[in-house]
Amino acid sequence: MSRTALRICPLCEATCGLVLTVDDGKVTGARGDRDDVFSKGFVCPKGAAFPEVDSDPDRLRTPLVRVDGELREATWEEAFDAVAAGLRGAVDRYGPHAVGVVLGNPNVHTMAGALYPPLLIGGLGTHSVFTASTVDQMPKHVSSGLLFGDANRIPVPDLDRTDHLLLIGANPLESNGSLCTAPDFPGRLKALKARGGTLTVVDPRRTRTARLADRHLAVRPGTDALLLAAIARTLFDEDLVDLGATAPHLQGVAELSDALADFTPEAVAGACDVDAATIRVLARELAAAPTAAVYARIGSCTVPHGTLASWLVDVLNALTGNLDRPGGALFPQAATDRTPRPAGPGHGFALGRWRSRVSRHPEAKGELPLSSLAEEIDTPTEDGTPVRAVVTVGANPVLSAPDGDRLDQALASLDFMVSVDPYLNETSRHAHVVLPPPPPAQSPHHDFAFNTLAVRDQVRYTRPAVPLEPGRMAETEILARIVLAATGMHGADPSAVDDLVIRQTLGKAVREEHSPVHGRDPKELAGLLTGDNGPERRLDMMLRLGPYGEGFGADPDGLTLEKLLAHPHGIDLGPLRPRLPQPLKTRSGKVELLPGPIAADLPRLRAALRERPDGLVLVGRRHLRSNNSWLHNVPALTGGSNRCTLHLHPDDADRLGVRDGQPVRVKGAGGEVTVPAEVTDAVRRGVVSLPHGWGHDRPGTRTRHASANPGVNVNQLLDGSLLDPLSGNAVLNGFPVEVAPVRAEAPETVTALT
Ligand SMILES: Nc1nc2c(c(=O)[nH]1)N[C@H]1C(S)=C(S)[C@@H](COP(=O)(O)OP(=O)(O)OC[C@H]3O[C@@H](n4cnc5c(=O)[nH]c(N)nc54)[C@H](O)[C@@H]3O)O[C@H]1N2
Ligand SMILES: Nc1nc2c(c(=O)[nH]1)N[C@H]1C(S)=C(S)[C@@H](COP(=O)(O)OP(=O)(O)OC[C@H]3O[C@@H](n4cnc5c(=O)[nH]c(N)nc54)[C@H](O)[C@@H]3O)O[C@H]1N2
Ligand code: SF4
Ligand SMILES: [Mo]
Repeated sequence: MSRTALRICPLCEATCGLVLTVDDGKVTGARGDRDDVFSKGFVCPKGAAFPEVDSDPDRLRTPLVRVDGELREATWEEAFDAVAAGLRGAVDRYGPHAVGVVLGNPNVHTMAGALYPPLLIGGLGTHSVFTASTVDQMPKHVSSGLLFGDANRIPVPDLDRTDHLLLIGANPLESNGSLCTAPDFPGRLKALKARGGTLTVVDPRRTRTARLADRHLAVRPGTDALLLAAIARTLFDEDLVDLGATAPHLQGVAELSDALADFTPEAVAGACDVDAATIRVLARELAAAPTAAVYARIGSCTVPHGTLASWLVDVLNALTGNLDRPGGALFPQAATDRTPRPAGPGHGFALGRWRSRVSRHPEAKGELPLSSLAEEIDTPTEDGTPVRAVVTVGANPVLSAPDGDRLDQALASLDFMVSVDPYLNETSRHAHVVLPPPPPAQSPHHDFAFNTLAVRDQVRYTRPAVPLEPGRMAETEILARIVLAATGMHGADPSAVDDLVIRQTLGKAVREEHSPVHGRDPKELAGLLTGDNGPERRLDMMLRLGPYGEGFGADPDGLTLEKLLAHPHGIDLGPLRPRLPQPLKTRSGKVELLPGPIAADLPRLRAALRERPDGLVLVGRRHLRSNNSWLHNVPALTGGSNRCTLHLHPDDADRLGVRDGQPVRVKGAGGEVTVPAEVTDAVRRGVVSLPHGWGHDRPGTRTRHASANPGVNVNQLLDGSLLDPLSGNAVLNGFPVEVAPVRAEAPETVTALT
């Protein structure tokens, strides 16, 4: 029997609504949901391949437990017994920091990943927390923390209303957007142009996004902070600063002007390889546009000055009056955000409350750099214990983080490792226990993270499209059971974890004067919650307490889970609205434009004014039909132009004697790889490009299609020592490499001669 079911797509940040076709319990088709309040029918090739992603025969069906060195199929009970013994054993012997928690990107694409990891980390009391954020957007969290007092308040460009978009180090035509959730990002860029707006793209590659732009600047990698500082400097020098309505909420404008004195367009032009006149034009265009937004992503974050570049993006939005104004960059208000508190001073944002054991990296947002995971395992020190046990959830750092070979060996040396992952891959192959979550069609979905980053306020929830197959366990239950196993409560009912959160959250809410439930009885409130299970009850609670909530009776028209379920295509909550000063949590209660840690990092940027790398540097790239390290196993999404090749400019190819298609050896500080060259003028001179997430040639994995066409691991070229010091974010773009053609082997030459 054929039927349809709705499912929000989890395959990228755009969160499109899909209509799945289900035949006899199996998903056989996927198309865009035209009635979805946000995505309105848009779907990309990845979303269309949802059935193949969902039914990949290499997905694990049962838990695996290591016995006599070998992973064997086991029952859930055996698996969790082993997890409890492994994690408690490590905590009891070495203390909580000896247990590392490693969270990968898919956690922001599952409900389980939003609801349980904080409890695991809190319950363990470990400082050894490593996530994909420190190979991605940690600089943006740090700059938001410092500017606004809240690391999770990230201004989002108002794509649908802006007149001018300055887009830096992002390629939404391939990535579908990031820290800016916008189904059909490409269509929204075309609409911007159609309504007479302008698009400027800053990227060392002429990407598909750059080809859409009115102006493309092929900047030298790693120098965006200099470029942005010079744009800000020009606004001050040419009297173009206009703070607009946010003026009363800003602090430190004069100090900012002084701090940026040295970064004139002439001073940065050489380092950025962008001429001074063009930089002035960029500043004037930004100031002259009726509304404008500066937006920057991966290329601006995964570089040595990532935090400064992220900070300068919002500084430019503020100086041009575009922060918190329609058409500029605004703070979304998600339905599951906390109850808004009255505006006023907050606790501020602290960095470096503790440090990593080996290299003494400061924590940021409670995390240590993913780049330092290997050394935290393999390097003893006099004070403190190395990490001896690891929990990975949806993480493949052997491919995603610098120096996979070292991490590979470090993971192999652990006393205990458990991986929650649907695949046996480069990382999970080291686990003592692998716990496979069900495929996405069998999981519920709500975007806790991406709704706080969306270009329109809206809320959607989809229940599992098909029931759990026999023998499967929901990922929410898997993670709840890990929390229990790690905290000495192994064997308790997993709903106890949700009940505890509900008790604590409601207990706190009734004490808050600004809460709609102030003074009420938390037990009575808990009794009102609806939902089929713990996670649904928690969603109901968050919706009711949230900014649009019914407040447990305070506003009968407000949101509840029940109301959301009655709107299967979602509820539109309107365009982004100005919100300042309410979201600010700085100690001053203002936007602090020149925070101390930023000011202290500026001398390092000043030193970069003189840098002119003479050799080649490498940058990454993404492909529309790929996703980090884990979609290379789906035949429908591989092949064609989705290949692991080294892009290099024809002039560089000539100089090095490299021909198109020929294998080249690429060498970096952490190692070398051999990969086919693809000669193209889409990269600027002096820059080569290699995608990440490849290198599926390690033994002991079970991803057959990916292993047949493995590609190489670009992150092997890095040794993990290059970081943005404020955020601990890895430098993954603009690092030096050497490239040489692979010459015919000597014996062949000999043969040819004789
Ligand atoms: N050189 C270079 N390196 C990079 C980047 C770059 O641009 N250049 N980008 C970085 C960025 S931005 C990121 S976010 C990271 C991403 O890197 P990771 O954090 O490693 O994330 P993924 O590779 O997306 O997936 C990790 C694992 O999640 C598993 N998985 C898939 N679905 C689920 C699920 O529903 N539940 C669970 N539990 N697991 C699931 C997959 O099988 C895979 O093993 O890579 C980073 N690495
Ligand atoms: N198809 C697909 N979609 C994805 C993913 C995927 O792997 N595949 N991954 C998802 C994830 S985890 C994330 S975080 C997002 C990322 O989303 P985006 O940030 O849009 O990702 P990229 O396509 O890597 O774009 C980064 C661009 O920065 C450029 N760049 C490199 N160095 C510099 C520099 O120093 N300065 C400037 N100005 N530009 C530079 C690169 O050439 C590249 O075009 O994409 C998400 N969506
Ligand atoms: S754009 Fe992203 S969310 Fe939308 S269908 Fe494609 S992969 Fe899914
Ligand atoms: Mo990412």
